[in-house]
Amino acid sequence: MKIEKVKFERLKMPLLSPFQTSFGTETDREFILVSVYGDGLVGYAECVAMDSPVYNEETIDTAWHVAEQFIIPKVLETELDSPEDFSNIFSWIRKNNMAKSAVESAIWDLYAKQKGLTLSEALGGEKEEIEVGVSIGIEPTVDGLLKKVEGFLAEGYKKIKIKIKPGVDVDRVKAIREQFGYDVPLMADANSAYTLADLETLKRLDQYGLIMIEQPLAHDDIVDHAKLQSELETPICLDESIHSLEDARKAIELGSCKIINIKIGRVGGLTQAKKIHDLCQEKGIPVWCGGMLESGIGRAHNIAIASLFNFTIPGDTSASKKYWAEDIIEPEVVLSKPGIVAVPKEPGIGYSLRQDIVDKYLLYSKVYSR
Ligand code: OSB
Ligand code: MG
Repeated sequence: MKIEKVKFERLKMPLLSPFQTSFGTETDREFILVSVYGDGLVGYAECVAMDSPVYNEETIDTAWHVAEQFIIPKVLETELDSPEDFSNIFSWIRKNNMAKSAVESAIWDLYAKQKGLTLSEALGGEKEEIEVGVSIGIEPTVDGLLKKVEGFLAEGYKKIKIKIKPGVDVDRVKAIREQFGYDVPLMADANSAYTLADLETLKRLDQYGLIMIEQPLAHDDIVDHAKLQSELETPICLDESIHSLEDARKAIELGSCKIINIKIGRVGGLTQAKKIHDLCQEKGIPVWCGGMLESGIGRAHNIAIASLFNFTIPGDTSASKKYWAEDIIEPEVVLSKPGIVAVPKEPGIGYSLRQDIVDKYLLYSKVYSR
């Protein structure tokens, strides 16, 4: 594969409603839209780094810098046999996984388009439709939260995830159970807001039958999580702590989690995401696809990876209209049936870009060529 040109566009899109986590509140989403050109075709991807380093160490600007200085020049001068070569070529760059993933995933889309395959097929996906859930931020009031849950359940979403933090946790879970019962597949994501000193609170969550608790402890920890898992009934799912296949192997060996949330950006791209999926399948660890408040382009990649066999838990890949008044893809991501997204059948990511909408939200762009 010859990549002739790479384009980075920085966009800022308003979220339909503010999204609060234990690390802050997002009202707009800024991201980089990546386009790679070769053989008359274009591959697209999205860099999911946030504007400040609250989720991981990267930001939109650091990702742009690393890509511009260290990734794009090499990509433009190298002939890749397949997108799988990318991981090896750039393994010398430590971390900066979202920067790597942004370029790598776009190359995967281009590759699939060149082969006339859907991205799902190119990755070895087997499912024609995927089950999806929603991630609900920390709502200002319990009533507001219950209204949101009600609306998403009415749309058939297959998993309700709520964000929690110390002081806004057990009461929220209890309120949802009292209103909607114990059959609702419910989970909580703490984004690292607790320590082992909060064991009593975390244990109180056990009585509510959560399908999992996501990343309760430090973003870089797998040791305390193993201790916590041995004290909790509720399965622990790791998000922030897993950056690589090796991290996944170690966490599984230590018993730090029973479930892994795979995010393509966090692990450095689709090749690594697939490897972690395969390892988890072998070890009997179910996985699901997390989200980073993506536009339709990043969402399309999430849908493709979630079509792999061991993505057995509904992911955070919700419909476009959960996030955006208008998405940058056509068609938008919709529920084909309640709680279900159909894996697209067109080559590559299977959605086309609405350049008119991109232009509307564009802050600036840069083109790199051979
Ligand atoms: O921890 O899963 C997370 C959004 C931004 C940063 C981290 C997380 C999230 C979400 C949103 O939970 C999931 C989505 O895209 O709907
Ligand atoms: Mg999370």
